[in-house]
Order: sequence, then C-alpha cells, then structure tokens
Amino acid sequence: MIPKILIIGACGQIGSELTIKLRLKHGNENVIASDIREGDEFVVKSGPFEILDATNLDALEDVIQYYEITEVYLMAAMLSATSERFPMKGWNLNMETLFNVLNLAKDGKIDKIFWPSSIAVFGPTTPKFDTPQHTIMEPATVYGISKQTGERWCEYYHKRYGVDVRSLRYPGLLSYKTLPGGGTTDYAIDIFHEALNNKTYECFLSKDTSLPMMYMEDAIDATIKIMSADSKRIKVRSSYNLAAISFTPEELYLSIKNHIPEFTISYQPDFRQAIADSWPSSIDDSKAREDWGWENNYNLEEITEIMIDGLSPKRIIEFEG
Ligand code: AKB
Repeated sequence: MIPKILIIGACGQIGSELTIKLRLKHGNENVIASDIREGDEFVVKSGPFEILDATNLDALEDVIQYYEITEVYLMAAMLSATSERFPMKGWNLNMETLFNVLNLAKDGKIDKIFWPSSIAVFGPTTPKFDTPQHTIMEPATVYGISKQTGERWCEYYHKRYGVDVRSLRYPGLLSYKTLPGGGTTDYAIDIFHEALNNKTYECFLSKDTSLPMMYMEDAIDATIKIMSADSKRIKVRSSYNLAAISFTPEELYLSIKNHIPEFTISYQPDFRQAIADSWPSSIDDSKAREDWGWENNYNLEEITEIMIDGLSPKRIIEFEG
C-alpha cells in the first residue's frame, strides 16, 4: 500500500531533501510538505504544501485528517546552538511537537512516525570514541536533553501503546543544496561557502575538534531505509546510533585545500566549542547495520568534491534553473 506521508519541517535542512526523495519514491501527491512558513520553492511547488505549526495539535490533526495521512516525519526542531540561546523555546518546540505526533499515533490517527534524534543525546561522561548504542547518556545541552527525553518517550509509547515510532541519532550533516540552521556542526557547511566565495574562513571550533559527520544523501537513505524496514527488524525503539565518518576542522580544511590551494583558515572558538566538546568523536553504529542493513556510501574526499562541485556558480545556475 502506498503511504500517505506528512513531512513537518519540510523546508528545513533535512526536510527539503527528504521531501523531494520521498516524492520521487511515492509520487508527489502522496507526500504532503508542511512548515511554519514557506521556504524552498521546489518543495512548496512540487506537491501539496501546508503552512503548519506542529505545536498546534488541532491544526496538525486537521491536516492529518484532511489528507488521510498514514506516516509522519517530524523534522521540525530547534538545533543545539540556537537552543542554547533560547532554552525554553527549544525545549517547548522539540517536546510539544513530539508529544502531539506520538499522541495522534496512540489514538490510531497515524500508523508510523519518524522522529530524528542526534549525537547530542550523549554528554561529557559518555565514552568519546566508538560510542556504543547503549551507554552513559548525560547530555549537557538543552537540545541534547530534549532529544534524550524524546528518545525515552518514543520507547515508552512503543512499549506501552504499540506506537510504531522509528528514530536515528543523526551526526552532523553536510549538503550543498540547503543551508544548516543553528547547529554546532554547521561549520562543516559554512567552510565550503567561505572557501569558494572568500578563500578564507574563521572557524568557531578549534582545529582538532573531531565530530561524527555524514553526507546528507547517506542520512536520507538511512531515514527511508529504517522507515521501509519490516517492523520486526526495528529492535531499538529509542533511537539508533548512525555513523559514516569523523573529521576535525583542520582535516576538512586540508581536504578543501587540495581543491582550492589558496584557501586559508583561522580558529576562533566560541560558545559552540563547549557543546562540541561534550559530544562523541566517533560512533559505533553496528546495531543499525545488523538490525536493518544500514550502510554509508560517502567518505571525506568524495563529500569534499561533491560540495565544491555543487556550490560552484555553474551548478547553482543549473539548480535554480
Ligand atoms: C547540531 O549541530 O545541533 C546538529 C546535530 C548534531 O544534531 N547538527
């Protein structure tokens, strides 16, 4: 049966690429994009689009009933850096939207939910390298606390009410198609824009801060794969560790410099350094690989090439045209 999908936060960094991929897979009319305001033109125009504030339960339920939605991808969230600036706003947005969707599933109004978690669920007391699926989790950021709490509720709703909720702990995601919005890993995208436009970049993390990262296409593939997997294969109902590569700002800089030899970098760590320091450097995602066959495809060299090619003026004209 073809699902009828609602994407909440469809104009955001992940949402916009996910919407296009899901429309290709299931047909434009079966993937309803929604966001608090209009954004990416292609997302808004290539299929049904609704302005929706997902903290408003009645408005959310209306959209779900009107389109006879069966699956919801809840991609709206306030990320780590912005949530540190607006703690209560971050907490309220991240938790209220999740509860609204979980309760609609509990009441039988939707069949399946995707909800993204993050490496931010881990904290300074978590083992830093090859962080296991099950380990100490004492997140030190508002965003991390909201994601860890969300994971507990997802597992609870699954066990107590049978809600089919599936989740991934995304690392930092890189894409040339969309701009990041308020995260700590955003430097890894900013650096490409600056390298191409100004040939110099001032990084807000220190040169040796190693963080788990992934090319967006891998993240979208993982999302679609976990949502398509047989329910019996989804053994973790909090959220799965998900990994591809890890690199430091200096390693990324050197990789870009191979293509743009005149590129220079300086380091001026700000409040985001403490956030990054509290997160793992690398993640053990063997459980996702075993349970539902996750595999990543892109390494640092490939990502660097794709990002530079994608952001070059020629490609931007092609993309807009
Ligand atoms: C952030 O930096 O806040 C996000 C994340 C790792 O969840 N990219």
